[in-house]
Amino acid sequence: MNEQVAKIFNEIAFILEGLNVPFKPRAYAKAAETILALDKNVEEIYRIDGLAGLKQIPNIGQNLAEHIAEYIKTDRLQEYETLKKTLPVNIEELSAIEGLGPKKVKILYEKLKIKNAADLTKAIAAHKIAKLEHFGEQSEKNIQRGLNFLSTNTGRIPLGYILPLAREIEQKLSRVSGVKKVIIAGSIRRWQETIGDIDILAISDQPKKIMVALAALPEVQNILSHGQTRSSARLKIGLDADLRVVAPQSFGAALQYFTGDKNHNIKIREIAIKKGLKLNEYGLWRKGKNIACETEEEIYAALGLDYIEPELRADSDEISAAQKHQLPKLIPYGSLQGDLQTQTNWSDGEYSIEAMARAAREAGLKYIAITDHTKTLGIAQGLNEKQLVKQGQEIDALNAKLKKAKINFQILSSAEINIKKDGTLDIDDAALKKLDIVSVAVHSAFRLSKDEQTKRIIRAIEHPLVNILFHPTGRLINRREPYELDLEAIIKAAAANRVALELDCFPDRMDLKDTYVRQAIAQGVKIAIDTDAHHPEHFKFLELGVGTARRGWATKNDVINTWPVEKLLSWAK
Ligand code: DGT
Ligand code: CA
Ligand code: CA
Ligand code: ZN
Repeated sequence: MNEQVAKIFNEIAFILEGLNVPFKPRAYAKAAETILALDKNVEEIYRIDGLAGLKQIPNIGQNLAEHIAEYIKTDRLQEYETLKKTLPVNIEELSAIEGLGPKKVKILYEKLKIKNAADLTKAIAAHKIAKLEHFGEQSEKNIQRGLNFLSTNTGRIPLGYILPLAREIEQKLSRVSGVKKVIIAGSIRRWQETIGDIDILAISDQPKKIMVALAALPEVQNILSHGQTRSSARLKIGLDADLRVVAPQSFGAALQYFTGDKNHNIKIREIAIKKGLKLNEYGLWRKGKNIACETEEEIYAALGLDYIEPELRADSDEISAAQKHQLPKLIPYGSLQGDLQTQTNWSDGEYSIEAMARAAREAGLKYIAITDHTKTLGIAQGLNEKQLVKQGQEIDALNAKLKKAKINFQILSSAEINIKKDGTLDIDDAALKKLDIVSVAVHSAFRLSKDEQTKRIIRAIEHPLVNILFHPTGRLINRREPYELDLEAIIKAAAANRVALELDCFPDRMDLKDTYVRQAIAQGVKIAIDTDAHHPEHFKFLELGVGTARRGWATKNDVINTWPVEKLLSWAK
């Protein structure tokens, strides 16, 4: 009920602002904010304490309290219905478009009868917006850009682009006085590939202080709502952050709750109920007494479950596996020894082999494979057989230098070899034999039929010299769909030919994704976790690959670049 009331109040505020009514829009918007942040349902408040109860809510006076009561009793609000007749458009959709405020939405409706994003798209195609007063060419372009973003973007952001910011906020808030602990929960803690918002959980006995600190962060644009122990902020990058403050004795239960995912939580609660217990965000209760609540481990143990790592909490079969003590020992963070896909200034990277190797070493790795693109690729000047030989000589020289300096680091010669449309490779066998590792990838003919695409890739997998298939599905999050592919057939072929599948962990690739990783390792296929680094900074993405591999139930031995270089090279031969 609170969400519905808030939405209506926000729309009233929007329409009134378009009508140039003073003060009132702000009052409605503030009331909407307050209601969204309430810990209690307005319906319940009204049922128990009537109008007087509603008037107790901050920012709600007589008039607004009556409005809420009217909506609760009749399921509609007369003032809203009347106002809506003056602007019968999809406010939620139009106001989400960057550059469109109440006044512009009103003009667009009155002059061009634009009611939604689809109408707007048509009007732009006919070049009608630019000619309107108060709009112009530039404004039309801006609206077009806002629309494009809306249609290609799911509103979810790849984890890798948000993680540094989330950690920064976590750091800053943990330094606020009175704060004992701050931890990021939600989809970020589960290492989901894309995230909807940042969920922050804090222990403090002075909730107000940390909420004030959140509002004052330079990353924060404005506060959307706040209550006694929770607040919600819009960040400048266009994402929301939810903050919840709890007491220490509820921390485990709160962390378990806010880590999710939602369906996992629902199942866990059902298990508690079957045992005559009650689990909520404040604790695990037996007859009103909190029996396990300070750590998540205690809660899972009290429910007869092995501890379930956040990455596994997805309501697949992790709970039954935890009951039967059959959860895998997941690959630990920091256990990768090498990166098997990196690009240099020999093709589309900007840095030398030496610079990339140094950065990899600083990131804690023991080896990298240099995988510049090969010749048929139009976009980057790909290497041919002769250039690969030349590059191999540079790699040999650098390795000799490392050895002389007694540095335990090795550069492997490799390449990102194009799979041609017919499934053959664009580098000849004699040159392939000279490489330490042979990796192949699709970079053309994305639109083949499912059958043709699958056959083409399997042909490459069956090539006797191939070791790894890079970014197997080709998808780019929010930008490009995966190509049509029978992934099960690809996994079978990889298993039969002992070819590893890559988990390319560049943030908008994450390819293979978690569920496919699980399918692959179930068939005995090995995984290579690579950053696809084009820049020294990119090695930091390795942890994203580990997170996704853990979501795919991978153990250390499922991942070939956890191995020492000798073991890797003998596997490749
Ligand atoms: P996101 O933000 O879409 O990437 O995904 P989450 O999982 O972070 O979802 P969010 O931010 O809506 O909620 C954070 C956590 O709060 C969620 O993982 C589990 C918990 N939660 C939210 N709604 C419910 C609910 O209706 N029931 C239960 N049991 N838990 C919920
Ligand atoms: Ca979230
Ligand atoms: Ca949230
Ligand atoms: Zn590539």
